[in-house]
Amino acid sequence: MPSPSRLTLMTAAVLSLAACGGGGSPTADTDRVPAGAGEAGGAELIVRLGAVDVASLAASNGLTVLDQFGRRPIWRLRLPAGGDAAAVLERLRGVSGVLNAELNQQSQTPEARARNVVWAIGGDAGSYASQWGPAAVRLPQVEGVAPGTGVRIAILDTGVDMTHPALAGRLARRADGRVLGRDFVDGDDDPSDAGSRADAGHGHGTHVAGLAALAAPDATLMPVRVLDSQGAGNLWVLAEALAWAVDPDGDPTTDDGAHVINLSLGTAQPTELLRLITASVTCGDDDDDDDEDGDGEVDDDERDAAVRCAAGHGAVVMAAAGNDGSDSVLNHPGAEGVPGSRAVTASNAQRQLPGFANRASHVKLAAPGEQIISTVPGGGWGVWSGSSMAAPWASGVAARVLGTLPPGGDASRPTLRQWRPEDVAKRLEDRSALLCGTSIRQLDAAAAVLDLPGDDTPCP
Ligand SMILES: [Ca+2]
Ligand SMILES: [Ca+2]
Ligand SMILES: [Ca+2]
Ligand SMILES: [Ca+2]
Repeated sequence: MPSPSRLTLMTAAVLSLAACGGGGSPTADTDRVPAGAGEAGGAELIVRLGAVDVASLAASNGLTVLDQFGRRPIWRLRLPAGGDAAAVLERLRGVSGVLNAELNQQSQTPEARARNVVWAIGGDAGSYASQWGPAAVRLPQVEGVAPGTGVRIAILDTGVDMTHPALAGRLARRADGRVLGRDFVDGDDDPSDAGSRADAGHGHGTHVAGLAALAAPDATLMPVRVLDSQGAGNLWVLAEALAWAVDPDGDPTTDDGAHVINLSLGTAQPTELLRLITASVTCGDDDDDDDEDGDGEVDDDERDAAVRCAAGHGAVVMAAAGNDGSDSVLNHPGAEGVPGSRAVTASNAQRQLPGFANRASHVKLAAPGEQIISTVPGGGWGVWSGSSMAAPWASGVAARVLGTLPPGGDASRPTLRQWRPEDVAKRLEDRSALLCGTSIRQLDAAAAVLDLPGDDTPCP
């Protein structure tokens, strides 16, 4: 068995994860097999292939082909029940033409961790608006300035309660009026947050969505469900959802995707698939050969990504840094260093890092993440802590920066798509304020939106 891997919600509660799926007989319909925990058969693997045929590779290794990643040479395969994933991965990595082989990391129900603050029902619309977070990131100073008009923020999470009074009017819509969202767990167009109660799995996405909505009052939200009501998900669906979010209609020339993607989740182990797709959605492949994965071939999806990126349809990715209280734990893809993405850790009302906040060297940016009030399913309010609550402030402020003209921008053209994702991310990092007792900097909406130095008031 490989070492346990994790796909986690970046809240106070952290998922414990199983590397292998359960037993049972495989389903016959290989085109529509959903990726995820609880699936029949053994562990799932993800391979990226060069000059080798997936069918013969699968046959010679006793694997079932489940799915292809769009039109990329990336495949999801399943071991037989009881198969030894580590041994098969090692063997596959030795096969000529197998460019990468990794586990489709699986997740399970989160368990609260003792060190962290747990979640509580409470609050109301007034305390949501007046809580400490907005003042801490200087949102009142830019009230009415660049409120995020026309910006779409995708929330990849447990879904969103789309009937919540604070969110119902804030959803991105398709031309026919339907919500622009997607449920990658159930494979449908209804990404409702299935929870009616609030715990580590239920209501997480609704809480996160409420914070992005608060930080960018004119931006609209794209709810994308990648974790089930138990908070379980896997890399494959997350990668599929990322790719969908920047081009929902599958036409790279139309501008229908997210400008900002919020990832209040992550994995403890690096994965090639997440790194590749994060670089693709942020349009990070700028060496002009359109070959995103560097295998020397330009596949159809890479060609589409080049068209999309040439049109400026990339997204900034704001990802939670994690809650291990660690200066060494990495959470991916936030830790990958993809230029158009950032890892965001939690700060507290004392302008410090709370004990649970991760602070590895790649983490440069913090935002309010302790005792944060936001929306929960059923029209209510709840208080939660974690870097999951920090990331959406950064997503919201990124949306607001996108409403301003970039340096050297052309005032005669629409502003939104003149920004490159990496320049938005850099703006948030450069125009920020020092936290106390650390070199990590706090998100600063006024500095970022107005392009001014951060509020470096001395620490008490
Ligand atoms: Ca659904
Ligand atoms: Ca499109
Ligand atoms: Ca390239
Ligand atoms: Ca390629």
